[in-house]
Amino acid sequence: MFEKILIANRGEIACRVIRTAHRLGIRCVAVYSDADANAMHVVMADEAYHIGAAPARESYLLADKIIEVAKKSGAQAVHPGYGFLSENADFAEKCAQAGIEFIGPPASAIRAMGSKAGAKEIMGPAGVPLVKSYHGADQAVATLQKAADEIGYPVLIKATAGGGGKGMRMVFNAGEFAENLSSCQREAKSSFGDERVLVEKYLTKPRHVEIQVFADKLGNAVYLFERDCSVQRRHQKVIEEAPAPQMKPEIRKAMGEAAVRAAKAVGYVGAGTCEFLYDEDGSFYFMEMNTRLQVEHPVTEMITGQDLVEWQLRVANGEPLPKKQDELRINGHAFEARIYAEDPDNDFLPSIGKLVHLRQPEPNANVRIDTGVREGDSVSMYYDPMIAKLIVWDESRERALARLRGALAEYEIVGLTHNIKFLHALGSHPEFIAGNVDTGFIKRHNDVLFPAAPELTAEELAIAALHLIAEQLRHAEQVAVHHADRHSPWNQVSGWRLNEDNHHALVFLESENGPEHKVIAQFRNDGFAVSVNGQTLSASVTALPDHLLAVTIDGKKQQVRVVQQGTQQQTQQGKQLTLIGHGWSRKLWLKSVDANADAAGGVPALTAPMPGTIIAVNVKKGDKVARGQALLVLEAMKMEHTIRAPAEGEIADVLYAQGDLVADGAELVRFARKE
Ligand code: MV4
Repeated sequence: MFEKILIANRGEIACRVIRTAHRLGIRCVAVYSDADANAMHVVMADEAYHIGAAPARESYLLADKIIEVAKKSGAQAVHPGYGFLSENADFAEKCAQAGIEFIGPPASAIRAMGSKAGAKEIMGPAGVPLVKSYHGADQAVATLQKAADEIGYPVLIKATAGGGGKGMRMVFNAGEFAENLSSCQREAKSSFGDERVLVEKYLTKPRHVEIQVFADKLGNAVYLFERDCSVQRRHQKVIEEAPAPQMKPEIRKAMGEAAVRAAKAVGYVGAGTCEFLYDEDGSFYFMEMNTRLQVEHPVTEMITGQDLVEWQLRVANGEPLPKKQDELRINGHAFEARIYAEDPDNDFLPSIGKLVHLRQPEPNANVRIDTGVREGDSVSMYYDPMIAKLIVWDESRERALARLRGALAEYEIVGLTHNIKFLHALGSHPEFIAGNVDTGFIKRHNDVLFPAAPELTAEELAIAALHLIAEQLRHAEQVAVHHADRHSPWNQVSGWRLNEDNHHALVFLESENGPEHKVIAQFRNDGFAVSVNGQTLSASVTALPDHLLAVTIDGKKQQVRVVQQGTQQQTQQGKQLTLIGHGWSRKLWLKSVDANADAAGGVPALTAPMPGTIIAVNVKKGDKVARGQALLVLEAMKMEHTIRAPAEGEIADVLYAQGDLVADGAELVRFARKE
């Protein structure tokens, strides 16, 4: 076996390859860009080399530089992971020329599968089923139109050089063919520099079912069953599973054997995947072959009990396949959900930023997490914004899906927008639960999968308010404990705490500029009375370590984590809070905190809610003020408190100036309500 390999990749797949290599006693060399100097894959590797700037073109795609590092470090083989150089035939060739084993298929097999038309030319004669199509060299409009008419509508025009759904046009009748053809050719030319197209029968409701194949250098090839990856959005896989729901054993066998014929037809070596379209009537058609280890390979590992990276290493080392076909079995069911830093409500726009808070389910025999990031790491604009792959296994599809929902409910991510809620909605959809998946699933169930965000509930607002009050109490207590003179007015923490006339009014926003919600919390002997949205809730709160709060609201007890973005030095205003309960989370913004607000509607005393410093005085005696107008700002416990006019009225007196220290409870402004 190799003693040392280089992993020409980053993120979760680099970490995943290193894990198996280490288990087999192989040392690992990592490469990294400027953006990844402290990345998890660098830390996990035995040695790591900087290869360039953050953009992939200037680092992870630099074939020569990576081969130079492999030679310098004494790596005997290179694992390319997926993406980057993994399906680059020139890179595979350069590795061979440098005497370094490329852990993947020969360059010739990568090239053969690079062209859709070329692949069909090989697969047809090899007995691999193809959808009715025209993929000839004659690209005359009349020839293509005639082919489409013969195939029968609807047809799909595809760019020969295309992939991943780019350069495709659906045509529903002969009259629409010519215009769609020219538009497809234009796109093919500009996207791939090759205007050739092929024409296929269009399947209207297919499933994406792919077969994992493996071949060794001795001429053996096997299939490790199928994965269903039908649930996609804009040709990006979202949830994958193995085996495919409702797959009949005889179709599985026929598809698997066709995939093995496909692999043998191109002299394949290593891990590969044959993609099929699987029609409602049970027929299936070869689409393309991916000549790499795929992102979703873990679901195959979970149901077969095999480590596909170990297989790759053994095959690259010249060993025979670890198992024969009749030694491979499907055991149970597995799902993979791709956890992404992206915004499902905003066209899945990537969300870059720091993972301020990251808690993941505890891995066990049923739950596996493949990730390349930790709390505190950043998701940058340079690479795929995947945070983790959550993989679950159980004996039945139903149980595995329940595990998936349960594990998703345990995820806690703060700092960037993520797709956990969307994944949970997918995994909870009755049609998904029933296994009725196809490539149109997400579009068809759009309304349920992308619900409008509900208004903040009274309970959520109360929790946010309790968090802020608990935080203030904690600071106040710390100050008191550390102060020598226990009788100083600075330390009278309990005075404002126990005085029922004292209350806090907080204004929260649903989004940065969204609707406002006012919450008034009044101190009671046994907790708080919280008025919100016209209701009054009775609440109590205990702050626990690790951002947790034990809250009881109207008798319902629960633990909620509240993660606050921004440092304590920041003023309260504009603070972003993320509440995380079990299986739910909610983000909201704090707009303002008014101590001693007027809950009862009378004229309150405008007093200092706690000892502090006057940092701004905005009014003078005799000023007419509007309700809500900021009169004075007090800084206390490292937070700012704005004292506002409780009603329209006049300033009768201002009792302190900017810079003055004030004691807890000191009257600050005398106010006269307008009659
Ligand atoms: C098709 C098809 C229906 N009929 N070909 C999209 C990407 C490329 N790999 C193949 N694709 C399709 N080819 C025929 N003849 C429907 C799709 C397709 C699709 C395939 C797999 C997964 C998701 C998809 C979403 C839309 C369309």
